[in-house]
Amino acid sequence: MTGDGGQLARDTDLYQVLDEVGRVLAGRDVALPPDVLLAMYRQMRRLRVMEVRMVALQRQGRIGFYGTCTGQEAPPIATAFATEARDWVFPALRESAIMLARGFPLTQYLAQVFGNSLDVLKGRQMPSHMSGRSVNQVSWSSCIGPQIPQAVGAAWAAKMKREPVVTVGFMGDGATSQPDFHNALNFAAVFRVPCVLVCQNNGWSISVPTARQTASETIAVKARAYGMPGVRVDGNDVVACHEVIAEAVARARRGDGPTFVECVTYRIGAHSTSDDPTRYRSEEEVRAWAQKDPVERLQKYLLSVGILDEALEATIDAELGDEISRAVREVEQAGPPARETLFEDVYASLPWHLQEQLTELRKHPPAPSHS
Ligand SMILES: Cc1ncc(C[n+]2csc(CCOP(=O)(O)OP(=O)(O)O)c2C)c(N)n1
Repeated sequence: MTGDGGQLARDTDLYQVLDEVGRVLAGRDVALPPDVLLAMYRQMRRLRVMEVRMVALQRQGRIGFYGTCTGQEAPPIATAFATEARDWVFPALRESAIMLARGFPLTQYLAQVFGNSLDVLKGRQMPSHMSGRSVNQVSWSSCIGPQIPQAVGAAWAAKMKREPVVTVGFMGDGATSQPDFHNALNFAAVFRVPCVLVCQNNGWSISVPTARQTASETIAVKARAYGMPGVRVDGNDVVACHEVIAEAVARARRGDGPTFVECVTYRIGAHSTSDDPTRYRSEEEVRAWAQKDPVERLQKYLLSVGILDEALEATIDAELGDEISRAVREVEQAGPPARETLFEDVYASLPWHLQEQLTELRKHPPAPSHS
């Protein structure tokens, strides 16, 4: 982190580079080159456009479930740009799209929401639990917290194998109340594993506010107790998030051990399409956070320095709209996974009783929807 003159208490203050209207704060510096900033902006917009479309599809009954990360786009996109292809990502609820920004094809990504024949997971996972071996992203389980020790364990393995690989493990503020949080941070620090642990503190764990989650001054400050650095960063400032996460990744890769990062942000949308947030939080609160929108903040900065203009903005919008429409059309046309896939991926060679069932299945023609 630059320009704090050593004055910033990294785990209790809030590290920012851009203010809420996209101006560079005094003593701060935007070190990223214009093409990278523009690429990050494009990925954030892409996520926003895609998720509006996904919620609409869910409301139309075309998909079953979706959990958005609206308002929280900065930490995942910053992570995608701060990591290398060989690094591994262990997301929680709102970071699935890191894999998209790391090059996973959009069509296959959306196929995981539909769970159809284009889905590399063969329709076996819940929507919004995307993963991709090709981009080193592990699926999270719906239980809150287990991916934190998994990220630490994978980092430990990399260290034992002397591979210069870093893992990034995510959690929400709610996950910090889980035993897995303690186990993971303790182990990570004791064994100095090459791991970055990122908490997206979005104020709520469904209907439970962060104040009911912890009495600590901040979440980042918890890292002190485990013996690792903690950094508290504005999670709606993608430039600051990138700087902090990239520094933590570099530190891990150097062999200097783990870092804990708290990204202070807000979930603008519902917890998921099964949630009604008006039952537990006020409109004023949502409106106040909407003023700090991470996508608009970067947009304002890019416009102010001439990296973006209205014409380019219109082109990006049109391209993203087209890309997502095309992908949704393609995915919706795909049929369900082949019935035979039910027998795959558990046994190296199929045991006799399953072989018998497979043979029996093949005697019966698939239902019309399976053709
Ligand atoms: C062990 C466990 N307890 C409870 C739940 C129910 N649950 C699903 S999501 C969620 C909230 C998670 O909050 P947080 O970790 O802050 O992430 P956020 O949803 O805010 O991104 C809860 C309690 C669960 N899935 N697993």
